[in-house]
Amino acid sequence: MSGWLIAEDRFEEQDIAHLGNEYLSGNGFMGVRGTLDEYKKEQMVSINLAGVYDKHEDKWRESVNAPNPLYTFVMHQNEVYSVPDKEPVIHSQSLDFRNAIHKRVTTFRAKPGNITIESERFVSMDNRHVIGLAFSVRTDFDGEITLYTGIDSDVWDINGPHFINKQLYEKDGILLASCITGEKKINVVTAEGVLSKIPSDMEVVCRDDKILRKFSFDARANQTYIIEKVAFIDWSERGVSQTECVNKLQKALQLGYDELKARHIEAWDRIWDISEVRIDGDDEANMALNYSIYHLNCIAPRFSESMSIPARGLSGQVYKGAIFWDTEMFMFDYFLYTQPKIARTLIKYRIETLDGARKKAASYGFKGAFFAWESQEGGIDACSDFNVTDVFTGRPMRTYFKDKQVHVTSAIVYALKKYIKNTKDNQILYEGGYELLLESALFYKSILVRRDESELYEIHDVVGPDEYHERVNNNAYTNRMARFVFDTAVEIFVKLRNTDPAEFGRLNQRYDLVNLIPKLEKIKGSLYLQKPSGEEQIIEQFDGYFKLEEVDIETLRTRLLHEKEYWGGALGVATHTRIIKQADVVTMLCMFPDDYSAEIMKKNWDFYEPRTEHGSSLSACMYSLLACRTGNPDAAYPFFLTSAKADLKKGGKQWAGNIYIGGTHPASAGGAWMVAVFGFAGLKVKNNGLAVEGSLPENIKGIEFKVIFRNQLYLVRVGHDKSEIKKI
Ligand code: IFM
Repeated sequence: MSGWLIAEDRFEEQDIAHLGNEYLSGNGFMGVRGTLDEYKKEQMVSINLAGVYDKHEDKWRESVNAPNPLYTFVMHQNEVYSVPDKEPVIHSQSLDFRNAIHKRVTTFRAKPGNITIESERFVSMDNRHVIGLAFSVRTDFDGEITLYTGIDSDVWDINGPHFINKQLYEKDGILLASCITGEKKINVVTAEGVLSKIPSDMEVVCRDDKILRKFSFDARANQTYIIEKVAFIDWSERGVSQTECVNKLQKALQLGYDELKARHIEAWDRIWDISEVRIDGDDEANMALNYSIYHLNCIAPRFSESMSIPARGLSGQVYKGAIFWDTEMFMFDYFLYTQPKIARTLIKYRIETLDGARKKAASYGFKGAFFAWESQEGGIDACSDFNVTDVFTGRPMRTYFKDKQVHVTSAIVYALKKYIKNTKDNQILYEGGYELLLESALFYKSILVRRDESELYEIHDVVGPDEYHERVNNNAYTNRMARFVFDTAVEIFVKLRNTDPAEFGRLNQRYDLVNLIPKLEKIKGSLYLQKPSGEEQIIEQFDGYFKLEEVDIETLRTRLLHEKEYWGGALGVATHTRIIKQADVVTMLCMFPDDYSAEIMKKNWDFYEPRTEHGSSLSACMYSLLACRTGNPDAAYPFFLTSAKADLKKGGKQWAGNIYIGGTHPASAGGAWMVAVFGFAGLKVKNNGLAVEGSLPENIKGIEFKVIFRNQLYLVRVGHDKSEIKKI
């Protein structure tokens, strides 16, 4: 791994799942896992489509994978030369993430000599429907080779099968797989065409849900035989015109592989021009951060006006392809500061799911908008009441992520507020932003409780970011974020009353703003917030947290009876202890850096860090950010690297109970960017402009990046002695 290249130099079967994530390509319309050409569903091949979901029978609703147009393998004397079935003698796989080009080279030993296959592919950033593949075969002997390439519609599904109807056929030299999903009858079409440089007749064969071209030819020793393929993928609820697909694909084929690739690279150049971060003095950090930025761009919904990003990006169906608070709290800032149009698209998605959020709130007897914990199209909450399976009994366990993680709504308001502040695009408020804000405030208002004879409002029975402790009262993070929602609603609607009485009047008719604002004013001042207490000045994570058992993580680990058992819930090992899953109070302190002194923040960091399992990839970046804010960038650094390298590191958390949760970690990627920019460089909005207050670790000499603020591009340079922000 160096510069802009990550690479493997050997084949290890146990790495297949991880490499699918690490070597992912994508353009926001689809994510293509970093699998090899000959892989099938067993090796978790996935062309994961953004925004397409399906429910099969009573299984979990999840995102849909398109038929795979990259499927290719070679044979010699009736033997298939493919990994993982055949051990290669030489193998490499690489990803040039500057240009988003994936490559592999593999040599197999056949009886008469060596067969080498080589491929290169890209998921076009220029044309969201297009994938390009160049595949070649070379032997060091004269002999017959058969090359199969085409579409595999037998796709990998976790909760499938999702296609109830498949048609595989050839039309005007193009292979097509047209499939229909079971639930909403969405038509997903994969079309594939080739520019063959192989001297052979081609035959089309259809078997095992695959439609393939078969090239049989006499290979001459040391001659390279190449085919270039272009695939076109589309979907629609109304049905995709297959003629149109064929025409568009033929146009792409006319442009040729090299031209399509050149346009793809130019599109990435434009992204890097604003997105690249330069970390001087630390190549590892520099590379890992830009690799994270690569991933964020592979999954950014740049082709849509209203769309969001799933918690595992477009790396497959893990977490049902659903959108979590991860997007607003961890990924949003990167887009806000580099591609604000995408930040807008993310907010618009939430506005469009407002109806779903209203229904969810009503279903629990609350008012306003309770956004989905695992959001799919239209705000459908894909989260099951039984999200974890008990590894001991195989029984589904009741979990409360969906019903009790009420903080999700506040994350959306937090992002909306930042979006308006940074872009001054008030128009979004008129496109549903006002309603979103109001309904969010109404939701929190409706969940407040007040004890007899108390002046204070409390929030009971919630799950905070630390999911191991369920159904707690007055979670510090949740209450503070609810307070933020009330503050924001009051600020914005008091202002609106003066700036746009007509709009205020319109909203007043529906929401009785005139009476609501004073009520919100009163509530916000009376909402109970956990405060630093005792000599140590620690903020209690929730009522009663300090009464829990004090134990260290290693001791807790020795109590595990099964490597995959769930630490939280009713019987989890962490439940009755102070061990937490992920940053909770620390996340709160990161979001509200002006609430407490650096000294108090540091005390809380010191208290909570040893008690945090970091069982979620969302945790490290928050610890890192807070360490920078308390003047401890060297303590921040390892957490930063953990975050930036979340998808580079083999292993990682793959299971929650018996549920597979592997995949890419875009929240970590976004969190790493936040640490670099808001932590190390200390970028902040101050007096209506940008300011920096560097907090660089010793090994980093300087950091340089560009940001957009209120439509103006800035170059930011931060060093140990000197910093500058200049308009460019
Ligand atoms: O949103 C997170 C949650 O905070 C911890 N579990 C995984 C989710 C998706 O990343």
